[in-house]
Amino acid sequence: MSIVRQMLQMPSCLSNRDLLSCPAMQARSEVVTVPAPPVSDQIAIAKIEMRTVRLALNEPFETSFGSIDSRLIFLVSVEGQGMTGWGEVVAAEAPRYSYETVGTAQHVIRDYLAPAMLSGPVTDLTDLADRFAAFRGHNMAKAGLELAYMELLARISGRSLSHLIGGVRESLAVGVSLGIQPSLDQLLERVDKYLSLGYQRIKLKIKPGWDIEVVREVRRRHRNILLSVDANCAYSIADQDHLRGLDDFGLLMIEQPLNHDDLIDHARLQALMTTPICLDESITGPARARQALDMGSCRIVNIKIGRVGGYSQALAIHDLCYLREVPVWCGGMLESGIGRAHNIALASLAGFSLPGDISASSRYFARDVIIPEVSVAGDGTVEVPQGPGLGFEVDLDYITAHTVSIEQIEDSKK
Ligand code: OSB
Ligand code: MG
Repeated sequence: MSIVRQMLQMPSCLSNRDLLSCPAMQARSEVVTVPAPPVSDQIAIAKIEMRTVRLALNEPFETSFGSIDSRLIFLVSVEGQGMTGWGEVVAAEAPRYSYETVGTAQHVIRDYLAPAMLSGPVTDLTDLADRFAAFRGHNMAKAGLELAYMELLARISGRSLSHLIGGVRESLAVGVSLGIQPSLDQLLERVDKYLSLGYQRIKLKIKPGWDIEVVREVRRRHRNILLSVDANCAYSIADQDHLRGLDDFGLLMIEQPLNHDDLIDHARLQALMTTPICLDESITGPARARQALDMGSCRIVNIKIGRVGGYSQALAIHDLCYLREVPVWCGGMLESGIGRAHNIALASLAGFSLPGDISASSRYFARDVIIPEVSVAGDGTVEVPQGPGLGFEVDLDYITAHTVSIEQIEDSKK
């Protein structure tokens, strides 16, 4: 184990992972050749800042649980050793996708997670995750702080986030998630637009009344594209015959057809369908991922770093799926560039073999909070930045101009 870690210059933050037994890590060890500077073992966090920033969406985004036309972006930054690391809490304003909201995450960070993080120097990612594990749930709040910590660690060690976590890809295949549209014509026009921009996979949001006929029409016009659908929990097992109708369209996957906490009915449905089920909302951590795979509830896993509680959990789910040869891909939460940059780092791991919901900044916002913004090349790929930390500059002037609230938390004992 120590030899592998030496070769990789693995930070001790990853020391609890079973490196030698994980093929993903062996694959990584072949490509990492440049020794990185040693990482200090202890980082005392001096200050945590929570900020909300309202960004208008270029177009409304509608799913089976509702429509939004702006995003209240929740940014967190942490300071240590004179440097700053940035993260994003991906919770929405209303508890629809998950029970967390911007408000609950502010409360949980302010009153529980930040004091735990400030209570003593952080030794590694495992140390931080262990402190957070004392509090139940609130994964998006935990993830925001883990993200900021990992960016700080990457900046201090002068490495990219991708390098820090053992990423192997220098560019990523990406797809786009298209919300429910006012009309089929508008959807078809959107599909054409994103295909012409190069996106390698189209995902259609579906709900009862906006499903079979819509998918049939898109498939009729585009016979060979990678096409998937995402129901965001809009169906029940009683709809099984209807859902089986989706098997006719050669879909890459059907994402989260049934209830968020129901692995049992998903297993029943998967046994009846040829289309692979991919779970999003249901996979709240490594244990749930293992149970879902053991039960046959899905054949593909969507990993969202916020939903699962940060890098510590996302890396564990990645490794589990890699060992079991289950494809994973990186989901999105309409993040700002800061969250998106973390998603890019995560998706550079070996197991992320399917295109992620990592679209260009311009797909969401008129202007992003990072420089340069995320862009998608004509071949539907995004470059993994190699610079230190996020690999993007945080545009503090633009963030400040759109800041709605700001709160700083320091160790009260200091
Ligand atoms: O279910 O994947 C989802 C956005 C917000 C909440 C849930 C989901 C989504 C998306 C958009 O599908 C993904 C993105 O482009 O960021
Ligand atoms: Mg989804």
